Amino acid sequence: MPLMTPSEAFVETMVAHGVKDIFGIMGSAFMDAMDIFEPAGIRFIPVVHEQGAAHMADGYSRVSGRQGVCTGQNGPGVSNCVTGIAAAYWAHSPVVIVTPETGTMGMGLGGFQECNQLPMFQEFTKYQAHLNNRARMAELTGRCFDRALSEMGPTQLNIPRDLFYGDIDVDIPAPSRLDRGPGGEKSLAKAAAILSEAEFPVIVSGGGVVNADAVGACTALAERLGAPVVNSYLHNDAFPASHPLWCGPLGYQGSKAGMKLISGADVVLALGTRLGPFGTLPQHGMDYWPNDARIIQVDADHTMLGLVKKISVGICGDAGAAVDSLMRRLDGETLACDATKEQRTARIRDEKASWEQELDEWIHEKDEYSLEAIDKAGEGFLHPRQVLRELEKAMPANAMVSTDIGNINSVANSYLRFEKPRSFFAAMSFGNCGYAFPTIIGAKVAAPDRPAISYAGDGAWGMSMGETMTCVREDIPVTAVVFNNGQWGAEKKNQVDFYGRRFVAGELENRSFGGIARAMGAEGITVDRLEDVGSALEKAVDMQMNDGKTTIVEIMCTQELGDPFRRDALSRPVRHLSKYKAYA
Ligand SMILES: Cc1ncc(C[n+]2csc(CCOP(=O)(O)OP(=O)(O)O)c2C)c(N)n1
Ligand SMILES: [Mg+2]
Repeated sequence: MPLMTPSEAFVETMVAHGVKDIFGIMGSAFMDAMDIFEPAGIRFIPVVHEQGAAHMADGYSRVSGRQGVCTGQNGPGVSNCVTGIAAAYWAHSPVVIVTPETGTMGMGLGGFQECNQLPMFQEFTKYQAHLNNRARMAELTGRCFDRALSEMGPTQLNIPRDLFYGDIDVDIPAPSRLDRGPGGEKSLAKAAAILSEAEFPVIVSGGGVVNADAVGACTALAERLGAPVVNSYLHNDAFPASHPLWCGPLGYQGSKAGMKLISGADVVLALGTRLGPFGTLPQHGMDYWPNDARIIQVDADHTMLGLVKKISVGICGDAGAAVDSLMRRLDGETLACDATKEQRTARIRDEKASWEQELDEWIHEKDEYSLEAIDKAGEGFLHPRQVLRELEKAMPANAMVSTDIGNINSVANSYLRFEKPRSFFAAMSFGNCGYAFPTIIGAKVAAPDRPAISYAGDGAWGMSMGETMTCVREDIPVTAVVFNNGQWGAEKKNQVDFYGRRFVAGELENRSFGGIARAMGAEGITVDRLEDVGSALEKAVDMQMNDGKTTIVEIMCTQELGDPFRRDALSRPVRHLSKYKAYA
């Protein structure tokens, strides 16, 4: 076995896994390894804040399907990553976080930047390796990279800083790739039987379809059944939007056409989705989930089967392999739904046309608060829905789009359509403001030839805009759209609906985001006329792709607000103490 230092073994194992980019901020704790990144062909991308590095690794892995890597100095550099790793966990992103730790002789003595770094990631990792002996550096590094992909989630490699040094004899382990199968024979046979009896089958295409590269397989099965396909919440890229069977996303601010169609299903094939609780909440006043339908759920993780929704059969398998197996089982069979294919095609077409027309006519929100806000705003402030429609029309082919958490970003769900998987990177179930911008930067590093566009509200933008400096310093051109409505709108909406419009902490007095962008060395465009929205996006994308420039497109919006996030989780306030009586 060749003689190496642990630093060399660490770097060589990453090279064996194809690592080309690592996001982070430098620190003495891992400097011995960082010193040889460049000759190993690894680019270290310094960021502004380590949370950004974790989000970038997430975006990188979501677009490439490979491991994204981030790191930071022990203690604060590492703890700064917690939110980003939590977000990656709920996005099912194979991110490897390398956390150098206090040296073995200092642990427990309360030294500089000393802390126990495993518990803080315990909740948000699929696997944690602690290097207890320098001779195991290659083994545990390799395992973290393998497990991130096999379990589709973050893993942590925790390395006491003194263990980078020394001599070890070691072979670099080859990456291992899981060969995933379609699932069990019995469950597949039962599912095929249920499908062949279905009168009105509907397919839910989720993130597992994207991760399994199974959009083609899903399309073939949908066509065989003539079944409408809805996207699970925030997986709008799990089926091509131009396909006649595509019916749009379920969930918050999703497609009414998709919801109406699934509400009439007698069989639902839930492909690569855990049917998460937030993503199937009632919307647009519709409780659309078909409680009496038979549900077939396919998920690579058996613990997701039947976890949230009652199911008739659960298949633990790869979405693509399971669909291929179902197709073979249905081959040559006459299905109950064959006779009604034409009527169902017509119904799908009509529901979609009526939803598109409703979206075209839904220019602004019409509740009392929004009407007053529109009145107050006057000239120079745009209706978010109209802005989102214009952006949709101007969206370049092959675009990657990330979205943040906020009211306008949520409304955007109705207007984001994709032809290709690995194109949409929303902040998923962890739901942290500040997600979108660093995530799109990471995606751009993995796919520099694709246009990269992030959406964020002005509040979320404030949390993340510092990474504009990363784009400028590191030549990673992206386009950021900022919806400037002068408020933390999504939360303020709860004060409108539940707290008697007692506005506490919801207003944002902003300086010019275009001006701030220019001060950071990027381009800035401020849009206050509807007719300029599309051309501003086109210009920014042109500068991104042809001049290597990052542009912040700030769009001035009214304070009107769409439906709230969590009507389900809020109650009217009750006050018992007399001094708070007015606050009920
Ligand atoms: C890190 C974090 N802090 C707080 C929240 C709670 N929160 C959810 S949406 C929101 C308001 C977002 O405001 P903005 O980004 O301006 O978008 P808008 O709702 O105005 O469109 C807040 C504070 C959160 N989701 N994440
Ligand atoms: Mg806002």
